[in-house]
Amino acid sequence: MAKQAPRDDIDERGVRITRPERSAAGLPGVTHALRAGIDEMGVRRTALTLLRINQPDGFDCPGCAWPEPPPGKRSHTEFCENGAKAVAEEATLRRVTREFFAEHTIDELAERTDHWLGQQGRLTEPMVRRPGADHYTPISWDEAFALTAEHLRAAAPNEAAFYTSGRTSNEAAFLYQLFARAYGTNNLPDCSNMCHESSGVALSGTIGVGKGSVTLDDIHKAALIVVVGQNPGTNHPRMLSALEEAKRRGAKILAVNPLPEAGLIRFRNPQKPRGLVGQGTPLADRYLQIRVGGDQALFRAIAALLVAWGSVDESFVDGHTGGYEEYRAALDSLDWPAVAAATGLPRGEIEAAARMFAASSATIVCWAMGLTQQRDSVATIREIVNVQLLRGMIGRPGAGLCPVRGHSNVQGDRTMGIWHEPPAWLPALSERLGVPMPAERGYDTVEALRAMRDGRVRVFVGLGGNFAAATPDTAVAHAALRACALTVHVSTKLNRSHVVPGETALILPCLGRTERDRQLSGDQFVTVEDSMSAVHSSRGRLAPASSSLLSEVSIVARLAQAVLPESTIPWAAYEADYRAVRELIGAVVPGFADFEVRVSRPGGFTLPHPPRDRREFPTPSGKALFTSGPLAPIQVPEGRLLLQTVRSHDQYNTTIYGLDDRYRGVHAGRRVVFVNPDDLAQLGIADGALVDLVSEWDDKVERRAPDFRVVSYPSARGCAATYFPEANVLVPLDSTAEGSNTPTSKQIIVRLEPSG
Ligand SMILES: Nc1nc2c(c(=O)[nH]1)N[C@H]1C(S)=C(S)[C@@H](COP(=O)(O)OP(=O)(O)OC[C@H]3O[C@@H](n4cnc5c(=O)[nH]c(N)nc54)[C@H](O)[C@@H]3O)O[C@H]1N2
Ligand SMILES: Nc1nc2c(c(=O)[nH]1)N[C@H]1C(S)=C(S)[C@@H](COP(=O)(O)OP(=O)(O)OC[C@H]3O[C@@H](n4cnc5c(=O)[nH]c(N)nc54)[C@H](O)[C@@H]3O)O[C@H]1N2
Ligand SMILES: [Mo]
Repeated sequence: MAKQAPRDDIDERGVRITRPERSAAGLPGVTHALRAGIDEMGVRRTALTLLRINQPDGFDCPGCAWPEPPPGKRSHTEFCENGAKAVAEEATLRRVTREFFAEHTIDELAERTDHWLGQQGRLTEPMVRRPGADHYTPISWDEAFALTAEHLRAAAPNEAAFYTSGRTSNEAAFLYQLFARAYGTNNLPDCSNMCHESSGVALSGTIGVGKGSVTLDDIHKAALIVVVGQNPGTNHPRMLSALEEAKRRGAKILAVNPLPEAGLIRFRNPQKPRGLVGQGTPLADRYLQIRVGGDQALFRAIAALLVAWGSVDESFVDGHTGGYEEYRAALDSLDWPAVAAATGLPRGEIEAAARMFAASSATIVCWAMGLTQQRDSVATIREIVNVQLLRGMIGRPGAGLCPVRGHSNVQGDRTMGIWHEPPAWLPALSERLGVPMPAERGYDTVEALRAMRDGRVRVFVGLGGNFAAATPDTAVAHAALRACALTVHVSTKLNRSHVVPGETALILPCLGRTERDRQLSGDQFVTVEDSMSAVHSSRGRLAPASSSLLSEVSIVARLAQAVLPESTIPWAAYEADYRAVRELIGAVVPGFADFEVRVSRPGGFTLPHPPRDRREFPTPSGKALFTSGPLAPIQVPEGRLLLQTVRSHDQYNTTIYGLDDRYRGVHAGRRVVFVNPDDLAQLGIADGALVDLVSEWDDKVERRAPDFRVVSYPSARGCAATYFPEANVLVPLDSTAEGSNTPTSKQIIVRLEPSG
């Protein structure tokens, strides 16, 4: 592979390193939020948009899926620094026009960084790249739909893939899956495949529902909150307010993370006067700096101790669970030296953590990407389920399982049928509309990439997201997109996926969350589902970034009409009035009866969750299941490190807001790799040295990320960290989690070579 980093990403010379911070948010958070807003939107627009975030009559923050408190209890500023950045990124006053595309060839744009591409502003009109052309040129909407229809009709249904990113509303997502399935395929890969798929697989196989079992109220009432593999200070900042509230009521917090993340150590609440000054609240009562991939062993060890101490909720185990005997046998044969090797933690620390579980009357375990993107992710999350079952911590106030979702509607999209498997309600939908629907499983993200690479998928359609940059094995991902006859991206902002075009490529610009959506029947709202199964409306108020934009619902409905001209599905009626879409959803998706009425109430409604609501487990046996896979953590060869890829404080996935990672002390650069000082000494590499990261995988293909500056950092021994998407070149396509097929972007074996 060419050893060349994109032009203005070679910033490691300018990068400045300072001491990592020991607390998160507070006054710097507020000023950073306002500055980000004013830079992009100006003062008036900043005030107008930021005050509407997450209000009952406003729009849902596109930042993350953390829930809002009930309407009466919301603060007037129910947003955080990073939510403000997400809004500013969308509500920016900068525009990408046809003149911009005339000025820059696609190859020239491909040389630019993700940061630069995003900085150019909002997309304003549909653009096409014709076969062989080196520029994008304008195209009318009708022509764009006709062109897509021509390609989709020429292909067999399974030769197309329909990707979705988790910002898409319920209404757009439901129509999109309906369109893909009416066209004839379940090829519906989505960002969830790279995100919480492992959680969904682990939970549905054990408690019978693939979603978390707690509400925000439970968080406030918990006696112990365990935060594993998650960096809420950056990625779910509003969660810190909930943790602070829980602490105020006496809860303890246990953090499990290879990195000492500032937001878990101490919090200064920017929404309370005393949070702006002063020291703030210490958060974690205990911090386990675990090795990457050590959590399965940790939770098995905690369970073994709880059983040895007799801290088991016998009546829950007897009444509601299955598989306990086999699981007990696995605990009895626990190999403590193997636990020490996997976790890197002394037994005393594990015992102290287990005592916190034993002492707690109501425990919640929260987790995110630190657990889901590794080979043994599903088994690890199941180990957490085991511990919660042992203590009877499901379906009890203040207790439960809490996978903290990423994209603001990623959970809702799955509820709406964005899934490579046919949802259980598909036959009902098919019958109601009198349209046949495919029953065979489709491609997930990794399978779609392989199929595109090998020419089995010829047309790629992306509803949001940035497939080229978010996916693993960048060289393969780019080749896969380029191999398509047609790529179509429905987007708000310019990104990497647009500059890695198929033979023909379309950019279809759409409205964002913050913008007014007017259709034939009048102004529309859309709905979303948060991480805790609460469904509510979202209504944008800003004037659209350009008069040529269409809503995602319009784009899907018009595309469907162009591709399926004979279709008896009333696409035009859905587009004209989103209530018609909600009526259809209410008729087929469980939990959505009376959708329109219930979602129109302030704060919306919460979907049923039998384990949470009634301790009912919709598994085949009707019981929650203990499970026990083998404990065989990945062995890292001598002289190699286990590399994880994380988000900086200045990015939203592949959208790079800026080049600082304030809490970790990184300024004006992103090509850095954090390594433990003892590992550096052992490897004979100096702090500040320039290295290439080279990943090692069975296929012996060289995957190299050049020119990273080494930062000596207190990560767990043997574990390094760097940022994605820059590091995605290192993640082998075939290295995925067992059971969920999620790329192992938190677990890459690498060696560091001096840059030449
Ligand atoms: N501002 C902002 N907000 C976001 C996003 C964003 O990019 N920017 N992205 C959104 C999305 S889509 C998602 S999915 C979420 C992601 O939210 P997070 O999961 O918080 O995101 P990451 O930055 O990937 O952080 C992973 C954390 O897991 C830790 N970790 C890594 N490996 C292990 C391990 O083996 N064991 C344990 N115990 N910990 C480990 C890392 O040190 C890090 O603290 O955030 C959402 N919110
Ligand atoms: N190495 C590594 N790779 C990872 C991860 C990791 O931790 N490490 N995390 C994974 C995770 S958790 C996720 S969720 C994926 C994210 O994968 P994606 O969801 O595909 O990527 P995003 O960066 O969130 O997508 C950003 C783009 O979405 C478009 N967009 C923004 N708002 C809207 C909108 O309202 N409508 C439409 N149509 N488009 C919009 C913009 O054009 C923007 O450029 O990445 C995954 N990749
Ligand atoms: Mo995610």
